[in-house]
Amino acid sequence: MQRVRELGKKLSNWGRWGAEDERGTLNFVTPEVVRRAAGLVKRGHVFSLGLNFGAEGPQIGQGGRVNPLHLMSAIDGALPGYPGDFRFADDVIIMGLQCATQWDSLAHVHYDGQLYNGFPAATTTPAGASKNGIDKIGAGVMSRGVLLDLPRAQQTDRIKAGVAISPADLEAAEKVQGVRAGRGDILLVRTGHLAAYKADGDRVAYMRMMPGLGLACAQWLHEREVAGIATDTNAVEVIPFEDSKLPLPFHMVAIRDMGLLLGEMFDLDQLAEDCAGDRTWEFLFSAPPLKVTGGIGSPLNPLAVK
Ligand code: UVW
Repeated sequence: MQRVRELGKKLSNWGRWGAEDERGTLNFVTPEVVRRAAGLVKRGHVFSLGLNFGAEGPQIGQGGRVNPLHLMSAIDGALPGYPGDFRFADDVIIMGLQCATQWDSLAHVHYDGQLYNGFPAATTTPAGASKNGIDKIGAGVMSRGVLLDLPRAQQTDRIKAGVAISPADLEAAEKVQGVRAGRGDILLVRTGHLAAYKADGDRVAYMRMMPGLGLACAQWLHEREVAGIATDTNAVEVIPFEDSKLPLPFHMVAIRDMGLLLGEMFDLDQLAEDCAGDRTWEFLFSAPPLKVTGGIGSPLNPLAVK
């Protein structure tokens, strides 16, 4: 715990963008960053990086998280007050906001009674998060996206579950691909873990153990001043945790101390194929959250445009 506290203090962004800031590292995304990112659109090809939200999702009931329950509230319904052949359908979805492709809000984790920027953890109540909720980044997430395809860089199929990704791994992939993540970027890290799940359908294997960032990557991301990081796994960070007595250390430092946006279960496979084809690992990236009032996270369909 002391290690997390010390690292958190060293990498803290509290107060950097003012005492009332609830957007964290998204402040690195300036209008100039967005303008330059828009200039990366050359071919007009759009890639969806989101999983479907449906009963076929990856959840196994762990921590109360279940796959979406999609119900039809009207099928072939009559339009009220209008007789005739025009009909309609409507539906309802009941789902955890963390059940598939998602952003974690800055209210997602905390320690020592404080959230990002020093807000009391007690600001999250049964009514939701009154501080650092996902609605606070409602203006959207749009920036330059940079993809690092670690298995391709390491000439392997996948990074094995339980392997902690190091800053050296990230830099080696940058070197192979000829790209560098920097200020205001959304960094997407492909591990191949989702591709393995799509091939074998083993939800338990996908959800219980995964490759992911080691705690040492927090400092690297801080130095690079990236606005967000997302991976194709359920936790961004490595599971089992590097220290079995210290769960979610990367989440704690990244979200609570740095105010870093974390994205989970991004489907990066098709985009990675395309990037390998045209050797272009940067693109316009957009993934606006749903403005769920006081939401702890948001389901997403992130887009990359090349
Ligand atoms: C937790 O499990 C708390 O976090 P995440 O879903 O972000 O990995």
